[in-house]
Amino acid sequence: MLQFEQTFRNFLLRHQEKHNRTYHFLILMDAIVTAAKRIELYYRTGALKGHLGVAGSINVHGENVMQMDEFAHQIVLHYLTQTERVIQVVSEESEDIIDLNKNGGRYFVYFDPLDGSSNVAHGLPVGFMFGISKRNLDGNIQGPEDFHLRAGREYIAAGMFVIPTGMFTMALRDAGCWRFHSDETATYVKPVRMVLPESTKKWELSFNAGNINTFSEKIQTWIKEKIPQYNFRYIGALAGDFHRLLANGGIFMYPAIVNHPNPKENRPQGKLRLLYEANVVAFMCKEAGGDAIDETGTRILDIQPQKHHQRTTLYVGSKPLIEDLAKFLKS
Ligand code: AHM
Ligand code: MG
Repeated sequence: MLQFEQTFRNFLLRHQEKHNRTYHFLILMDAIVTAAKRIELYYRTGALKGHLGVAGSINVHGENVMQMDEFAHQIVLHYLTQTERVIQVVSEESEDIIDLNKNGGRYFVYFDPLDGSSNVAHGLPVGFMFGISKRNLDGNIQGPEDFHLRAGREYIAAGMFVIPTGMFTMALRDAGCWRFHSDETATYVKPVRMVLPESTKKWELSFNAGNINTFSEKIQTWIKEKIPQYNFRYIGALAGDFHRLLANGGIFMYPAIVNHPNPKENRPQGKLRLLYEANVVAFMCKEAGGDAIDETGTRILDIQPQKHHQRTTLYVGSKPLIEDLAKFLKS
């Protein structure tokens, strides 16, 4: 007997039907998955074809743009445009918000098409991360509340592809966090519900250890107390690190850099971007039973963004560890 796994598309179709939703979201997700596959294809052959180098320009964040960043951005934009269902997008690779279908669209999409730039030159894991919020369609009236700067708790979905591993994880609001694998036909299949383990056995700490002396004294104290209790793992690409964390539990952190020997290198707001990095993992983590806060103890999903490329400090992972940290920050 041949064995077949449930496809991602079928999983989503059942989800939409169960909740009496439209098929627009299927069309949007189909575009996102198609874009991810195409990025993956370019990335896999990137070393051979010479696509893994720098593009020669500097982005809005003052960082070197890689050729792959540009390809990935163009690919995602192309497929999202084709759906005609997207109002606007915020991409890490574009300084400005991009209008796609201001009048007819339903969704706002926030994405980092290729996150984890330091891994690109080596062909090691990177992430395509996305968050989605929806135009307020109550009573079919489209009003001034249709604004792209939405807090993460208003997202309807968020997810990430770990490229080029063929793994895709996505959370749907109030419907859990799910992982899919790419099969031999490059179809995402076999939904597995991700729930952070309660057992602390495999819990991990994940942060750039080389930065530890640049963190605030308080954060250093908390981290140093935890180090002997858990394993330490760091891939250097949020999608990869968070992928492990979802299965094993623990905490991923990107604290504020406030004690850098060169004060110009300080990042008091943290490094990661709220709309398309922190919110994406915070949203998935919440649906997997975890939590996420910033360094003031505010829930990441409750932060009301002021700017589309806003940065934030990030602590995301198992609830007990986040609660412990929040208590410590208050003390
Ligand atoms: P990027 O958007 O420039 O790739 O930066 C985001 C990445 C995350 O994927 C990763 O968690 C973090 O930056 C790693 O930063 P660092 O190299 O400072 O440890
Ligand atoms: Mg990024």
